[in-house]
Amino acid sequence: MMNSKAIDERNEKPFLAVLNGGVPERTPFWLMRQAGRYLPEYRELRTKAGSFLDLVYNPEFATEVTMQPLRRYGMDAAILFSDILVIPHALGQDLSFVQGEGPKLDPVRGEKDLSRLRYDDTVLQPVYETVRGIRNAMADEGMEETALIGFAGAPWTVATYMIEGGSSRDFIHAKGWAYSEPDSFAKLIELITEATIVYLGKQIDAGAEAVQLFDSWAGALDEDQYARWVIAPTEKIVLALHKAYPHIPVIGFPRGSGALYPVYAQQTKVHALGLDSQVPLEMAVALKDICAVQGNLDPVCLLSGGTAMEKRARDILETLGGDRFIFNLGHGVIKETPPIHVEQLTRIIRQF
Ligand code: 1CP
Repeated sequence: MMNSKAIDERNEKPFLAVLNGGVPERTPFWLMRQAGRYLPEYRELRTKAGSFLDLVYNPEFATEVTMQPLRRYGMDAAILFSDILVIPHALGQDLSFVQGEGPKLDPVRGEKDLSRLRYDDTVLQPVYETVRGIRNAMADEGMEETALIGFAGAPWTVATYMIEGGSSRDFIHAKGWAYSEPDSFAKLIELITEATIVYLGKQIDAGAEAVQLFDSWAGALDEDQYARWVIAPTEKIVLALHKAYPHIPVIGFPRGSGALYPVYAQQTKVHALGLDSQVPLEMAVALKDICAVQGNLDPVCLLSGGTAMEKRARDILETLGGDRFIFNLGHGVIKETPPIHVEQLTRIIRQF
């Protein structure tokens, strides 16, 4: 049972109101990667922390980094500062972030490597402490209308990093394994799925008010593989969370899904769909018949700023604003983005 204070909060926070089917008093917005390298105060703390993982696992620093964009721009939601790759880390895989090169993991390449993996939730205690720290900081700083989003990578996207050993362009090893030995690949997906259910549940217990599943590489799979490795595990996570936490909305972001967005929304039963920048606004309008939508300004358009950005942001707001809509980018803020462009965008959204 939810207490009445929690119910009031759901209605008072515009971001949660949209996810719960209400009509908010303003169009809520937040930006993927709103905390990060485009902000000088982030770069300063990042240097102080040492490595990226030292920043992620330091609750005091991670809380501070989460708060930075909110203080500047007053987004309607904060997103926990962490990374999708903490799940492989908690499964026992070696993980490091090499400056300028991105993540490096000791690759898992087949059934024989699966026995090395075992989920150890204690690794993630600092993340839960960060969630509590953010809720406290938001209360202390009078952000009563701001909601906190927890997140995880979706199993397919997390699996690509675990198998490729880092970022990839063509996913030869991950897709090759899925095509050639689907039964053992399913075991890896299952392992990630179960860990993710525990991980997101604990974020919710610690104070996350909604969660987002980032499936950044969903667009790499054909229709059959998509059904098996994107839709099915996501549906399982949504169902498990919905059972344990019926009042917590789940946002799915299956980037690059194209024509498969509607079937993803229908089958996974996510409460909202994150849309990449290529999704036509008319298609986004149609998707609102299934669930709320979130998106989809091109991050490069934000980087460029000026009248082109103003025009596109207004087009998005005019076509999608009103109900069942959360303004966001189609992918994360690019590190070269001038902070003043984010300020310009904030003004456009608030004036709408
Ligand atoms: O040195 C640094 O500061 C590292 C840059 C960085 C940052 C700021 C990484 C490394 N991760 C993050 C934080 C992060 N990652 C957040 C924080 C919350 C926020 O949005 O403000 C989130 C939600 C993520 C999620 C994430 N990590 C995704 C999914 C979203 C997306 O961008 O597609 C992915 C794919 C990752 C993996 C990752 N983490 C970092 C890098 C360089 C990468 C590889 C990206 C790639 O393969 O292209």
